[in-house]
Amino acid sequence: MADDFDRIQLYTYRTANGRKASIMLEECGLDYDVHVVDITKGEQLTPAYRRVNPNARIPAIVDPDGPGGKPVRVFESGAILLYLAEKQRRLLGGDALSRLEAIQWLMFQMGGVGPMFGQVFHFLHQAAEGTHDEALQYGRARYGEEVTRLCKVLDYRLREYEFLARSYTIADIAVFPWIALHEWLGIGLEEYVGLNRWYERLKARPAVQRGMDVPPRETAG
Ligand SMILES: N[C@@H](CCC(=O)N[C@@H](CS)C(=O)NCC(=O)O)C(=O)O
Repeated sequence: MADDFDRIQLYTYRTANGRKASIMLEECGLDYDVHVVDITKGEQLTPAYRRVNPNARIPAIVDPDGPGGKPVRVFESGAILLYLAEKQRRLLGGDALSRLEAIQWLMFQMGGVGPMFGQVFHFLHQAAEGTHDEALQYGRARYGEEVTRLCKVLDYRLREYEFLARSYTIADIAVFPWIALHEWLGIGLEEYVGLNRWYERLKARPAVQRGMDVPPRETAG
């Protein structure tokens, strides 16, 4: 792992959770180095990487200029978003109510959208070879229903509001990479008018486009 650096080090892979961190770094205009952690080869499990993220998952960052000017490591994508938003004073809502809303929707993503969408992805694309058909169907139905419910919640909100909180915040950044997987997850986005409109709005942002391509396709995935 890098230990002599003057800008943020991002440990990531081309996945939804990884892209939350890279979109945020791009939105903040921060300089950062990318370290590809190939989770398909188990690189997240090495002792060196566990010193960056004891949970052995991506993403993680190391900021040489953390609290008190000292280096700090941050793992869990939601914590990375909050850390950078507070450090840069950006994308966390303009007042106490907006901030509360941004945090609420961020928690909704971390506790609901991420885990449930992840399970549907697993049962559709990653189940171990030889998994019994009944088990596959059960997993797909159980988590698929919850994904539909969560999409309805997002859609209900986004039919009324432009963004999840009162303005564009880390909550939108957290949800976007999961919605970007809609075709892989069998979600018909056109059914959700508000969510679809929001998705197109975010997709048009240059920083979102740059962040979605980290690490670049030629280096991973
Ligand atoms: N709650 C964690 C989840 C991180 C996570 O599950 N990352 C996946 C990629 S999206 C990973 O590293 N998987 C490797 C593994 O399961 O060993 C976060 O939001 O950072």
